[in-house]
Amino acid sequence: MKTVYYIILLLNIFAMAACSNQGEAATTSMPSSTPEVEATELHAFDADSAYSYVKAQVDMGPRVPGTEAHDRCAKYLAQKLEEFGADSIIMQQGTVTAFDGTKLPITNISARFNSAKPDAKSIVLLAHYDTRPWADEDPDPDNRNTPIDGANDGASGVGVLLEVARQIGLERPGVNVEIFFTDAEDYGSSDGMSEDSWCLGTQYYLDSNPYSDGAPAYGVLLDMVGGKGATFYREQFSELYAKPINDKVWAQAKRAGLSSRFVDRIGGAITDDHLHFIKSRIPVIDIIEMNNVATGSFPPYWHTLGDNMDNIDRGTLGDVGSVVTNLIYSEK
Ligand code: AHN
Ligand code: ZN
Repeated sequence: MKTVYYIILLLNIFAMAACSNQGEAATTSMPSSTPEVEATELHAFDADSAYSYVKAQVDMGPRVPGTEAHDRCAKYLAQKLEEFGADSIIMQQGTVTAFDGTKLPITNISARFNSAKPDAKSIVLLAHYDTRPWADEDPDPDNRNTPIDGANDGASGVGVLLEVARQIGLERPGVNVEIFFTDAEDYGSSDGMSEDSWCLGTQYYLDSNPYSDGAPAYGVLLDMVGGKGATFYREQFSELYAKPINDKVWAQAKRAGLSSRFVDRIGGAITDDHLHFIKSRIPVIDIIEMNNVATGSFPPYWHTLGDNMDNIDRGTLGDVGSVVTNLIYSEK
């Protein structure tokens, strides 16, 4: 925890220095940068449904790459995407080498939902479905080799996106949507020096040239989006490299009356799946809880055995889901 926090501070300084004219943004809202949003009706998003998809994953046990529960979860996710009417589903299998030398069998899951509109642009929505093999931040040292439930860190983003997929199945938006469930995000080293040891599934995917038929216009990553009392700030790499997408998302939140959940200020900076898309020149933002009031960073139960269903809130899932759903349906 201390090392990660240290890196975050360093990145904060880097990001703030790199955009010194945005120093104000940390303390004021930004009405001038907020795009106009049409006063149309909000699209439905069922928080109870999202919650049930989070619980279904957690009920399978920790989804650590190479375990039976992980593979069962991958099959469950593909089956749900098929049920919701995906036009294509790719289960990309491969092997990656973790920082400790372990060879991990991985399965990335990519589902495409084509728009009814010809020549529509594409948007990628992603979340990791693997869970961390160790509760290495647990207050009890005896727990630090035990795998976590990953209710928030893993299942929450996937649960929200499954409900988004169900909505898309009921009514196609004006854009093509790729739902990407990435693997082996959370097998990283916490030494604070090995940023590339995280997000192994996404790195493998992007190395495989998945967008030879055209890259998505932009994307949204969901990571830890189910915590009780969670608030979401503009993550710094997202703001630096994909600001127009942050602007759209926070404008949708404002339109939906969710400005206390989506605080229109700059938050922390984090190496996460979105940064690998950014390096591949696809602007992707990260909606992530990392300005928790108790820690100033991730929620207190992050990478502990406390990351279980007790800390998951339907209201948080519903607010994030509503913003992402309305973003998609606002695209013409
Ligand atoms: C770092 O800790 C540098 N990146 C991983 C971000 C993360 C871990 N998100 C969820 N778990
Ligand atoms: Zn994690």
